[in-house]
This record gives sequence, C-alpha cells and structure tokens, in this order.
Amino acid sequence: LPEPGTVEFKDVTFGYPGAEAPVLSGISFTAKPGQTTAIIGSTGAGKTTLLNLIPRLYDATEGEILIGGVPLKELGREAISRNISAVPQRPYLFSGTIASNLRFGAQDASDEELWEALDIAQSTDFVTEREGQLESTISQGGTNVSGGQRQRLCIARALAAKPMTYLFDDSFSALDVNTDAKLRAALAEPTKDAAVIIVAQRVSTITEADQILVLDHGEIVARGTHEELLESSETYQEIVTS
Ligand code: TTP
Ligand code: MG
Repeated sequence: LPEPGTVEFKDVTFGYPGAEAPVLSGISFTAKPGQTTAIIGSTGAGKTTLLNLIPRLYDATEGEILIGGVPLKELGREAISRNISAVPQRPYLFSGTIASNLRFGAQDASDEELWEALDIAQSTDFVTEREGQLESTISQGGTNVSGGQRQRLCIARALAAKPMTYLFDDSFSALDVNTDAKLRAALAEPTKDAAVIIVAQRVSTITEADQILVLDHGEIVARGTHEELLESSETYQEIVTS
C-alpha cells in the first residue's frame, strides 16, 4: 500500500449534477506525503472542484480517488474528516470563541497547541490583542474579522487537527507577499510528513512545490516542477507572465 495520507486520482472525471459537460476529465496524479503538490490554472479551470472531491463534497462520476491506497468510498466519513484538513477558498468561521473555531476537527487540542497553530498561521498578535484572547468571540460568518485574518484562522484550525493530508484552496492570495512567504516557511515543519495540496493564484506561492499540475478547462495540460514547466508549458509561461 502507498503511505498513509497519499492522495491518488485515477482517471477521474466529474460533472456537477444536472450539468451537461464534465468540469474535470481524465485527472490522474499522486500527491505523496512529505511533498507539496500545487494546482494552478485560470479561473473556472476546476481547481476548487478537484479539491472538493477529496473530502467527498461530491463523488467522482468516473474513475477513482484513493487515500493511502484505500478508495474514498471505503474509508468512511469519520476517517476522512480525521485525516484531511481542508482550508476552503471562502474560509468560514462560525459564531463562538476563537478557541471553539480552532477546535473544530481537533476537540482535544490544548490551549498550548492552539497557540502553536496560531503562531504558524501568523495570527498570534491578532489574537493576543483581542480582549479575552482565545475566548474572544467571532460573530456569525466571521464578519468582525478581516478576510485575511479569517483565512489565517482557518489555516490555524487546519493545523490544530494535525491531519495527514492538507488541502489549501487559494489560502495565501489574500495575504500580502511578505506574510504569505513567512506563513509558508512556518508551515514547512508541521506539514513535513503530510501530503500537501495547494491551489494557488500567485506563481511565487508554488515555485518550490515538488510537482505543479497545470489545469485548463478541467484537464491537466502540463505537470512538472516550476523550472520544468517554464521550459515545457506555454500555458504555464502565460500564467507566469500574466
Ligand atoms: P471551479 O472548480 O470553482 O473553478 P476554479 O476553482 O478553478 O476557479 P477559481 O480560480 O475562480 O476559484 O469551477 C469550475 C466549473 O464548475 C465552473 O464552470 C463553475 C462550475 N461549478 C459549479 O457548477 N458548481 C460548483 O459548486 C462549483 C464550485 C463550480
Ligand atoms: Mg476555486
């Protein structure tokens, strides 16, 4: 069996219920633990759809997705939520304390572990400055927190769960380039044994990725490292220069 946390797509096709054309066609790749797999491509290419198939928000129409060699359908919801942390493109906070938001998916996390996660997510100052700190309240939908902070709190939430697989859907683009770089450097240690899949808008976010998948109209049109793709893929060159 592949290592736990390995994500494998085998010739996956997916169309939304009721839609005529598939949004994803013939998607095959392996995201290995200890590696970062990046997905880049223009808006509407199907990046979010691809990520959402992994925690089974939808099921593949054709083909198969496996985690650690086990087909998703055999894993069960509980194992899926325990092993995968997803930071969605529109990160969501519910009304309640910061601590309860961070413990969603990590009920047993100590305050110390929450602070560690916040530190990695570059949110220590933000939480320290709030009255009540971890016990300070987030309003419904997180509207009393900025978009960038919301994104970082959702990254901290994902870290607190200590999963084997991390999914980041465009989680760094609302951050300034400096914070983006700091946060990703801090992520290296806690995610070093996990399979990390990052959807990115900015090429600078993914130049170090072990493999980059270029998605175009629901198909992987090129794959490789940043250097390889600069040589081989016109679509990638266009993304880099746009
Ligand atoms: P997405 O998967 O949302 O495309 P994306 O994530 O690559 O785009 P962005 O960079 O803007 O985040 O959409 C792919 C196609 O699927 C698009 O035609 C919209 C459609 N779609 C639905 O029909 N229902 C859905 O719930 C979603 C998420 C997308
Ligand atoms: Mg998207």
